[in-house]
Amino acid sequence: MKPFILILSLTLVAPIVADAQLKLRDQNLPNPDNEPAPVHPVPHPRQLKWQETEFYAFFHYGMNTYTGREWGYGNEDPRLFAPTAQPDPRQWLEVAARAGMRGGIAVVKHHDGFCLWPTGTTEHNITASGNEYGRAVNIPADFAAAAGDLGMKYGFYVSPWDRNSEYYGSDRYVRDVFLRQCAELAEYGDDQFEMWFDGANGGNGFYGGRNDVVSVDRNTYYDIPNLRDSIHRVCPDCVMWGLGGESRWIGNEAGWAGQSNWSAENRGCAPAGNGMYGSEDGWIWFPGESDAKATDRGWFYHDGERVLSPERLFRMYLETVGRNSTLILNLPPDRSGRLPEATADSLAALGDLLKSRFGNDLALKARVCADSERKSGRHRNYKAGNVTDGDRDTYWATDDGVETAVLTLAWKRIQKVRYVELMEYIPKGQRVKEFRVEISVDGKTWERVAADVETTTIGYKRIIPLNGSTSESFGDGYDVRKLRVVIEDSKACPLISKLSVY
Ligand code: FUL
Repeated sequence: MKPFILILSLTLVAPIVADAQLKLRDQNLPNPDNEPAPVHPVPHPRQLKWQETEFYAFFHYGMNTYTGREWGYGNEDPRLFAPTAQPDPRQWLEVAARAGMRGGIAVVKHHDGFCLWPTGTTEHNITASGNEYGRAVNIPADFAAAAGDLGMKYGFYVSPWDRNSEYYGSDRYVRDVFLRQCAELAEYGDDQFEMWFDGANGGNGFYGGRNDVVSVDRNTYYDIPNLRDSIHRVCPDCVMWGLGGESRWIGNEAGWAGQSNWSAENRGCAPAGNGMYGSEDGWIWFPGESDAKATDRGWFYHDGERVLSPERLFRMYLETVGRNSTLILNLPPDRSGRLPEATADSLAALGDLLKSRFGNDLALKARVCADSERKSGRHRNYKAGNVTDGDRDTYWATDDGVETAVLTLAWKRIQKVRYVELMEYIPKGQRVKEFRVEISVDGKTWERVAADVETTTIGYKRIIPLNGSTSESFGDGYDVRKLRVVIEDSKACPLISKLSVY
């Protein structure tokens, strides 16, 4: 009996012991480069690439452009879609590029269900539209081609909610309409960077003549895990926004993110109220995207609308991209299928502001040093100078356990400065919890600036206006001979990949 018990217990215990040894070995893997351990959660490589897009455009164009509505009911006659000229997605993207944006998302189906491409999933599409211009439209094809020519990133907004489809609310809608539409769109380019899945859904609509109220559970109805896997097989870098769970709604449509903004969250889909700030203890990487309008009416074009001033748009940029969020700024094409002149002008002026204010990085002329530097590894060093070497893959770090540290820039001559920009090396997680910025004119005495700004999180990118104001940020500026960033608290040793001063 005894040997049997021994054999039995060995068989049971052996895998557990082996597993424990494996874990132990993992922890003690050789680390010749002395790399800091990651702080979880960390971004997926596709989320990293997505984050680098930073600032991109939204183009709401479709049936609503011709009916003057924001949410079509779904019973619109397709012939109402009748552009007064050939829609020109290339012009849309050119305006965006001029503003300093790196890409764009085109709405190709809104809640009214009218599709801006010749889809096999519904007759409610441009092939039934009111004129030759309309019938010649294929927004996904033209948009993707233009983005390719201009070297910009691109993606599509396809509304899960469909107030036209007779099948909406049933499994058949998901299987034969929605998922197929996404699959068709994926075929327009395997290098898409984002697909946008709005959370609005369930409610009254035409629904093929049922004129009904349909409610669905948006977290389960659309078969998102299946969709996500399928899209990623075709478009490996495509982040699924909102319902897809790879990038979160910032929680308002006014163009601002929280000053403290973590890229982590505790939920798998668009959170209800915490979008602006994320969660310091979040267990999934779920970075924020701010969707905002560059015009003063709706998402779609409306007669009499006005475009916001370049200064207002610049402020939005500071309060989103400058606060660890991306900014997707909506520019509505008008009934000719082009962006109005006024939009193009204001966006060009925004591009000029961004270039003139962030075009000359004074940190590049400074001497950089830190009070603490992580011991170098065989192929990698963690010196302070890495923050100004223009390489996102190098960073300044401290030794493990050192969570407060000072990074200093010093110039030979006095400089006039207004903004400090910081970037964490986020592939190893978001870490910094608190910091402050100080300046010195004589090189000896220090004065804290931007004291009323919550200098808490950094994340992918943080821009601090030194006068503390995002509305009057381009003030007189400060004279400085030295400037320092004092990291006061961090989840683990801080990793800073960029420090710029403007
Ligand atoms: C919202 C939609 O309902 C709006 O119509 C618009 O598309 C906006 C970007 O998202 O939730």
